[in-house]
Amino acid sequence: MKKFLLTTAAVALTTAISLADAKADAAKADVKVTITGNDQMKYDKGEIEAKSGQTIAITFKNIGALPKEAMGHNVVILKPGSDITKFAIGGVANKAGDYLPLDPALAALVVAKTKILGPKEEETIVFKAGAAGDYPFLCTFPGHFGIMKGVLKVK
Ligand SMILES: [Cu+2]
Repeated sequence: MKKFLLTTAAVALTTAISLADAKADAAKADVKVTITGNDQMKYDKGEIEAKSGQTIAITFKNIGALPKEAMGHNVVILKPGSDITKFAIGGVANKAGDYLPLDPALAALVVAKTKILGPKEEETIVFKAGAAGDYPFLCTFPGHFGIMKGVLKVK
């Protein structure tokens, strides 16, 4: 029992540190963007802009009320030229893995991602903008990518 408690404390501490790091990184980011997703299966932004080499902090908020199992959302940013239809369909069966494709060729397309978020949940991700190009982003919850998609334009 003692060992279990120690392990739990260590995990909690590690989590607290990584959350603090993420917050510090987000505060220092060159580009800060908030995107929302709602029960109408819509993002409030279809385009994000950044310059190559800049750090980008994206805070994604699910502002809907429907349960996560019915209307969960995420934001997954892919490499330029990625086929989002192929990517989304490749992940449809992977409920336990946030509907991300397990196929290594498709998994390798991911630049940055949030978890699938339920109502009122939010997550901030921080990453560096790569080479200039159009980086497609989408929600991988089954059936959402047709509407929930956009482009990160890196100049
Ligand atoms: Cu969605």
